[in-house]
Amino acid sequence: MARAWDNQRIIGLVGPRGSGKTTLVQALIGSRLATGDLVPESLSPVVSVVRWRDTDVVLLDGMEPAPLLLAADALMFVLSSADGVDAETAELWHRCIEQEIPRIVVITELDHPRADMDETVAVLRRLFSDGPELLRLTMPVLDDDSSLAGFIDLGSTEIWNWTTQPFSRQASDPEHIALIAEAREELIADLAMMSDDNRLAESLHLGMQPSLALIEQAMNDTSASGHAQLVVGTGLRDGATLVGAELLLDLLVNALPSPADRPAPVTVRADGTPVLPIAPGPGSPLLATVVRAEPLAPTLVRLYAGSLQEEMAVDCVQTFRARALSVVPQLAWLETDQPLACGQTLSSVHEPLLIQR
Ligand SMILES: Nc1nc2c(ncn2[C@@H]2O[C@H](COP(=O)(O)OP(=O)(O)O)[C@@H](O)[C@H]2O)c(=O)[nH]1
Ligand SMILES: [Mg+2]
Repeated sequence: MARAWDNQRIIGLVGPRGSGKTTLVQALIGSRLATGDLVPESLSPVVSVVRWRDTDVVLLDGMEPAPLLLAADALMFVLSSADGVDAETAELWHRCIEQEIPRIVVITELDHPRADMDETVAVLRRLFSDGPELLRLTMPVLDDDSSLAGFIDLGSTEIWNWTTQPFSRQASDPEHIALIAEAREELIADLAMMSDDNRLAESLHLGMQPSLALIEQAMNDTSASGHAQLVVGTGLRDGATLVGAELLLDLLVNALPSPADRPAPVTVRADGTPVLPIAPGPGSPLLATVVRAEPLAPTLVRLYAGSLQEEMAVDCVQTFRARALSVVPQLAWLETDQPLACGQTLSSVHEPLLIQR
């Protein structure tokens, strides 16, 4: 049975070479919930899937920005605390601002002795925004020997601890609460400013402490709509455990949009006449685009609506036959009887459509 269209996240990883993207993907697909809810599946070096809290999280690594933006509903900017941000990454960020593409920021290598998350967040704020859009959510916790032990979630004030196997969560003690008080106040104030929901701003205005449910709701909505971006940290422990992985997976599921939230691209018919907006989901006519095409290799396609068929139309003009291996309902590898090219539109032969770019 096909899973519902909101039980997936399709996320593209971007960032400078060596920032830790592939390491992060490997750690995320190896993550284990205490309940054992896990179906890791590595279908190719480009596409990986992990099932997390009943959601299939697809991670796209190593794709060029243009096809990645067609394929993914949200981007994960992976930036090392030890290196700077390159021009290409900064340019992509600014393009995402214009298009309000939902993003999350992961700061890696916080295990480094000289790593300073406060400083990295400050640098990113100068580079990436002129407002309160970057919402810093976590603060590193170190062991007695200064190795990275976990993170405090500034929203919930919970400590996520990777010194245990599996990772564990515990309440902060008063000493930790005092340590994070200022950063937490800043997070909530920025969130109140960015959120469409006035309740958070109202409770601050009245001098009341907003409930955790209200904070989390505002955070998830503001992030998933692309209005603000959560910033979290990761790092290695004993060279192997990725501290922060499971916390990040929770955010990918809770605070980034699903394919059902993405409006299908504007399309026309073969004769150029416009088509009414197509609702995302399996009940609509097929609308898909080629996001990766290489000679002698399967072709990766992204569906915005409908489902794949054995015979399909490409760019309204030709038909072709395909065998599909679906990753999730919205993303599939095709073996085709003729070569396809990146950016082409796939649709039903009965209702040929062309995406307008
Ligand atoms: N110490 C440390 N090393 C890391 C971390 N993340 C990645 N690395 C190392 O950095 C190098 C580049 O990482 P990689 O994931 O291949 O970067 P990519 O080019 O962004 O895919 C590898 O040697 C990783 O082991 C981290 O959080 N801490
Ligand atoms: Mg890589």
